[in-house]
Amino acid sequence: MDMTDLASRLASGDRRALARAITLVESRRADHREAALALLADLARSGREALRIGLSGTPGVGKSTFIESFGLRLTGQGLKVAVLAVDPSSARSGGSILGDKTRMERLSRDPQAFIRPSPSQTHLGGVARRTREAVALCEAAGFDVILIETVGVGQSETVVAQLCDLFLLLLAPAGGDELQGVKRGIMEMADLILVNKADGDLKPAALRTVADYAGALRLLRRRPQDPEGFPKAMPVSALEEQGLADAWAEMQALVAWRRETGHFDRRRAEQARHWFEEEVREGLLAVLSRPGPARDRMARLGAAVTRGEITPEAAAAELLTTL
Ligand SMILES: Nc1nc2c(ncn2[C@@H]2O[C@H](COP(=O)(O)OP(=O)(O)OP(=O)(O)O)[C@@H](O)[C@H]2O)c(=O)[nH]1
Ligand SMILES: [Mg+2]
Repeated sequence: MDMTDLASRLASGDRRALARAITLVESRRADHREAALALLADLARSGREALRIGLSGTPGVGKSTFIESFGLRLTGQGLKVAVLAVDPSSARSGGSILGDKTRMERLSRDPQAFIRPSPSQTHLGGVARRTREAVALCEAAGFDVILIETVGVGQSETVVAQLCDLFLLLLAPAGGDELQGVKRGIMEMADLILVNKADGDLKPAALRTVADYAGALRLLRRRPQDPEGFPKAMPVSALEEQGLADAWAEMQALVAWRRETGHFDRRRAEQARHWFEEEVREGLLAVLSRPGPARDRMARLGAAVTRGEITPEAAAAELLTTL
């Protein structure tokens, strides 16, 4: 594979080159990894920046439908839109974004859009790294907006929040007056709560749910990265394409404020540090688990601990000083 050629085709916005580059960063082969790191370092100089939007919501809430209508609205304005997913495959009951391409039929045919299915990795750390690198590749390819989708289960929201500039939480209209068991931690990450399916018979329930969440959001501690009035809850209908323009306007207002006040860049800088530390942690674990001197030493020290020749603490300290 000619890396210089791949890099220049990618930089010119070639979607096939982008897809190949993502396949390269997903590969676990050592030589591919080396090429991927060189490619990423090369493309980092492009200085291009997309707006990264995270989107989370439980199965069936309407994420795919939302991405399709919202994405088409953005491409209609001349913006280039990339869609990525963060999903530990175990969290999926079959439908990956790939199967979703049929649900996002119009968007996947749009030359201004790029949709990439989630890789089949069970390890969230691996998916996170691949998505982070895919984001960088999409930026270098000149995409304006990157939508990063995740199913609202477990830790994947935290991963997405560390990858995006804005985090959207998609909810369904609730039946009663109770909040739908949305964990406080997830609510605290949200910049906008969008109550979807605010159409037809569901509209009154959707509006009540918006009011409930607006109230709940007011009770949260004010975050320094928010202007007055944020985070916000609002109704949308992905199906009938209602409220999407308002939601986009709110996103743009929030981003403009964060750029002016320096919060935008600060968040990215903090995210970069977070990912550096994660990489180091993962790298250390990898050193201990793959065949080599560190794993041998761990085995020898483990045996000595078993025989009672050394305390667990002393053995661990000894091992760590050699790493
Ligand atoms: N009434 C109404 N139905 C909607 C709306 N958005 C999505 N739906 C319906 O809800 C169902 C699920 O929508 P999807 O977009 O597939 O939901 P999802 O969140 O992507 O689901 P998973 O991919 O399984 O996590 C489909 O039958 C949609 O037609 C909406 O705005 N209004
Ligand atoms: Mg979906």
